[in-house]
Amino acid sequence: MSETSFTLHGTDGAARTGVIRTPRGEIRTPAFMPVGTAATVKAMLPESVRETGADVLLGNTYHLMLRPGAERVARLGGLHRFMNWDRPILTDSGGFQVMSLAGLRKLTEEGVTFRSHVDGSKHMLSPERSMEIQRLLGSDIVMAFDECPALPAERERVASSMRLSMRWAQRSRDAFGDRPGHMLFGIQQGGLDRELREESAEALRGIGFDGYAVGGLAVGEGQAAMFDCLDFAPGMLPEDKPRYLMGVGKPDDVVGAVKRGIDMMDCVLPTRSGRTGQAFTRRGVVNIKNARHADDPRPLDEHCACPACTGYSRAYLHHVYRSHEMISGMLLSWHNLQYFQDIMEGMRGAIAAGRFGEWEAAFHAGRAEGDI
Ligand code: PRF
Ligand code: ZN
Repeated sequence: MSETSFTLHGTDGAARTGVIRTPRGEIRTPAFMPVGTAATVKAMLPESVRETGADVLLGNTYHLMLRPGAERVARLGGLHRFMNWDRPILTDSGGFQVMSLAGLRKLTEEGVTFRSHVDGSKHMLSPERSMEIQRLLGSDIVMAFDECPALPAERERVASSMRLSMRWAQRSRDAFGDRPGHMLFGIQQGGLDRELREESAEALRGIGFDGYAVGGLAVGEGQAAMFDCLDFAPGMLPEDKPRYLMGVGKPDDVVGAVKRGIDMMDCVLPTRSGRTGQAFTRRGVVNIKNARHADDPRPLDEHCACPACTGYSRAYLHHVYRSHEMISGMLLSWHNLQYFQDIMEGMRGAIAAGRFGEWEAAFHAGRAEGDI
């Protein structure tokens, strides 16, 4: 018997709900994964992240290989033990972060050499090394090693980059080997081009993965173009395997992606925004630094059960933000993660009940476009 599985419990249009089973626990889908880049979901204790309803965290090969180092994490018992999170962890494979964060880099068929953004030291990543690092970390869901251009980009650039990523996907599969209890996900590339997306999907289906990511989106194309691509891209991937949209997004991106057949997502937005004084609420975005909150005794979101909303006023949250107190980032991060998990829970229930359309209409109704 396989130690991991994906079971669909319901669909409504293209939207799906189900569960991924791993030896470290179940992941209810659609799932939102808080980002724990440097072995911490910033400003949150792991047990607090769990309290918001998260089933799985995302970790990063790129950051952890540079600091504290994958071999060191392995010696200390693996990433779960190291960061005190015993549930599933998905790790990104590093190529995307090298391209967006590293200094001076050189891309070849073999892989990529680059300089660390931390201390300028020289490093190498390849499909084989990325698989080794993700194994050393003890990742439950391992991502294939890929590469992706920022959009807009010339079709030839997108095509050759996608084909390189597909050769790397095969090498990732070979290097990953047979690891019961762990899953390997392939990553579809091809920009906004339907033919390239199909070519990529066909290559990945031929190799065979435990799940499939839609990569290369949310890289500058805008929501309308991303949704146009999501109208066809997820449908090219095997129906009986989870589909993961990487690095997305704002609340309305998340809802639009699930509507189009996405099962998993991750984004720094709830935590990063929390630290910069932005809160996502049922009525829209609240900028807590704004002076009009200074005397406001109301909670951030009266329908939210998080500690920020049950224990504190907007006036208090405004004060601690303005005073640069650490509790500001802690409370707003918690609230934002809670809000994202509440959205996911709402969608899972609505899809199971065949009422996704009604849920989506209610989600959009009463939301302001700008700040509230
Ligand atoms: N590939 C990988 N990680 C990613 C992306 C990708 O295309 C994206 C694109 N939104 C975010 N993170 N490996
Ligand atoms: Zn709240």
